[in-house]
Amino acid sequence: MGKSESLSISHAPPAGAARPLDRDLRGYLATNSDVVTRITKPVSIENIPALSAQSEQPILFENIAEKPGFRLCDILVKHRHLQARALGVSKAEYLRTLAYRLRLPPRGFKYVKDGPVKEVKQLGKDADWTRLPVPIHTDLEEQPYVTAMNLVKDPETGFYNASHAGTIVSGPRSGLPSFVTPHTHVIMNKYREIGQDKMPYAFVFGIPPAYEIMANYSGQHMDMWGELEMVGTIMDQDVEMVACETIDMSVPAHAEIVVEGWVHFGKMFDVGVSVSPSSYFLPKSSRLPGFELTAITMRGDRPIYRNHQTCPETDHQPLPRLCHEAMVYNRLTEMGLKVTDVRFPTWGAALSCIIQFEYPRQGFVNDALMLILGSPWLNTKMVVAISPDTNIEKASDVYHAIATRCDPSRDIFVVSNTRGSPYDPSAALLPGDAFWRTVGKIGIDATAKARHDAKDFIRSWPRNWGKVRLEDYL
Ligand SMILES: [Mn+2]
Repeated sequence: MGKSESLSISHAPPAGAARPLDRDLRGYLATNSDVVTRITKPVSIENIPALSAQSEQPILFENIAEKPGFRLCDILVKHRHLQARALGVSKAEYLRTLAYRLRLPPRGFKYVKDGPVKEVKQLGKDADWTRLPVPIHTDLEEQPYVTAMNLVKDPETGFYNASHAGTIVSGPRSGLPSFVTPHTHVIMNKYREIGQDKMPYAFVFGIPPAYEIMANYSGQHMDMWGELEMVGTIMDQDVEMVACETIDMSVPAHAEIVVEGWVHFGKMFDVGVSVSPSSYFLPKSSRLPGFELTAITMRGDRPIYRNHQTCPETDHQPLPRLCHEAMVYNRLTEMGLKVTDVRFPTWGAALSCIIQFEYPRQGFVNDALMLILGSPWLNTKMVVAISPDTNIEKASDVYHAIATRCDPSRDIFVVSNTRGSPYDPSAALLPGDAFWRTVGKIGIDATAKARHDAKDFIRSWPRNWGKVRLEDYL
């Protein structure tokens, strides 16, 4: 990270987008075509997971051998420069912008009568989601796995809660959604309390990546808004919503594909293999409700299916934690720190967070580490504090900082017996529970130490480092 890219402390609102964001995914991919890899050769759906996981930027498969008429895209937000494009701001302004916009009130929706997602309507028995290009993500799984944005409508407030719970496609009109998010459980219980044994549910495929960043928000909000009401806020534009065909809900009118139906919670199913963001087959089993599909609506011209390949280092690791980063940024700046970046790195197994800041005097680092180790989510088992001169995007640079700037006898602390992630194989399973675990946490101070001569921490680089490039001489 160069000096010019560091976020400055400012109490003025960040600058808005230079131009309005695209309101649909196909527009977004066209606008950002300079970073989109288009694959026009025929590709088997069997190879799409391994191929997309090799891409460092958005990838669009235009010719899927088994699924003519559909396209598939992935890897929209793996890196910071791509996340910045999702909000239409510079890489340097991205984190401060998301952090700021998350503090704004919800923009809500603009309801419209029709939209591109209604160009094709398949109702009842005419609908079959095994026709969509849904991949099987790993060797051990046996069924296709949907990773779309899920919407549920709170029957009490009317707010739309959004998440990205993965769903097994178990038949043409059936599925098994994995409800990992607590809010979906709360809302499901509200339907139960008003005497229903099912709740309306919608899967939304192919929307601009800002929707997905917001859909993965996790924090207090249910009495104020749903994630979907905030999409217009973080995109700085109106979100158009159109009524569903078979359920009492609305969905984004400019989506590529929408699947409607009901989640039945009267009957639960035991499910075996699943894949975690830590890239293990955990948890080993879970009990999931059944989904009954009632309609599919989609674009008429080669609808784009959005996949999130689950492993090894894909959108699946950073995407659900991008709002976490913005919230961590807000909490650290509240301490008076000059925060230059926060990262749940793709290579951190969704269990680790790096915080990068300048601090005015001794004592700040451990408070900052404790603040983030004690965050609401289960993704901060290991928190590493670094100084602005460490390259947060390079695992080797962060590792170098840990090796050289941390005296383990005083710059590391461990807390035992905290909430463990169900996706962490090192965490201990609770007795009689196949899902929840406990684990310890570690805070690592790898900053340049205020207790030493600052010159001790000046890194050595070759003469003209960063100014001459080998590729110019090839
Ligand atoms: Mn929520």
